[in-house]
Amino acid sequence: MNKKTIENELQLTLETVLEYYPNSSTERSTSLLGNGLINHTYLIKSKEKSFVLQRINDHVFQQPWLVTRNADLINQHLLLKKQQGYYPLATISQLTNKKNDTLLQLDSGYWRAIEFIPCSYSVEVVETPEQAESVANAFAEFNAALSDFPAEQLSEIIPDFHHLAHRLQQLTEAINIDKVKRKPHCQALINYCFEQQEFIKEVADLIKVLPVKVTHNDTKINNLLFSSNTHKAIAVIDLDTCMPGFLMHDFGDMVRTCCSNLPEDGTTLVQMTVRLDIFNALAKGYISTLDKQISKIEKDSLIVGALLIPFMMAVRFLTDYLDGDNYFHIKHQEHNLERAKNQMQLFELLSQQREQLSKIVANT
Ligand code: GN1
Ligand code: MG
Repeated sequence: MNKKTIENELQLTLETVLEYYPNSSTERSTSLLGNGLINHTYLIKSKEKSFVLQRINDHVFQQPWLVTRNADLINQHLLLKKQQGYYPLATISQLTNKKNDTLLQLDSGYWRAIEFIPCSYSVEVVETPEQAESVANAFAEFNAALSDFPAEQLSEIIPDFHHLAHRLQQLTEAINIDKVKRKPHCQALINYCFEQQEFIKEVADLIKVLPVKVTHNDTKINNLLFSSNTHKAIAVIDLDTCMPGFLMHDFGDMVRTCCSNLPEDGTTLVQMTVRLDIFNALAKGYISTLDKQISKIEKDSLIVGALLIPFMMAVRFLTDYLDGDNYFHIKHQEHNLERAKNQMQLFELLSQQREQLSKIVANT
């Protein structure tokens, strides 16, 4: 199929989906939105109402109705906190369709619509420490507002999502099956992963004693909206993986996506550096906002989270590479391997600077 035919087909699919949403005039434009690696996201613009339309990836989210249900529950909670004056950010609701539901199942897949926040933008690479501090403030506000959320109401959308031993088990299986015969291309990286036994053990011991919280689990920089006027973070988006977890996971994903000077698929690895001023700002923004809601053991765990999330992402990208790219969207054949190498390099750099980074956290 050529590009034009694909575009026409997509347009027709979107038209069918839009019939289920009220007030979406025929004079509208549709465009791709964001850089998510899982779902397909579109911006639907019309004079009366603009909104975000998303096709939920049901290979990754095998029970999409739980994804929209979780998001509704979290939004209700955040809205209540906001009304009580305890949540300063905007909440972004899912829209109800003509079937009176927030999830729509059609032959073309599972769809949902989400409010669009005007005068906002998202960021792929943090530019200043002020911006990083605002990122950390926002995700900490989110964590704080959910601290009294009844976690048992949430479905565990992807079980063991951030469980390192489980991710290493998946890697081992992918290596053993070697479905697309790529093992020889990445043997050195595979070896490096399994050489990190000391760190793997440290994580396994730590998770036995850390308190479980409701966390976002995808706190990468592009899951925030910034105000076009104040340039501060104004809303947390993408609640897909909001589940019970540890604060160190949410801090770690911020470090992963803010502190590297390269994007997660950048290939000029010799140029990669950890930006200490950005790390400093993240630690300050996160710990000061959580204040009494972060315990000593959780504060001490942040440095482990900062190493853990890049390491785990390297493992996940490598697993998908060996598995023939079934999970993350890719733009070319080697994309997942490039991402895996990038994330492992970040883990390596963070490990080398661990002492210095720990001191920053301890002194915050
Ligand atoms: C995926 O699609 P997106 O960008 O929201 C992934 C995250 C990864 C991220 C890496 C459900 O998130 O865990 O950190 O890619 N989401 C899922 O960029 O696996
Ligand atoms: Mg996501």
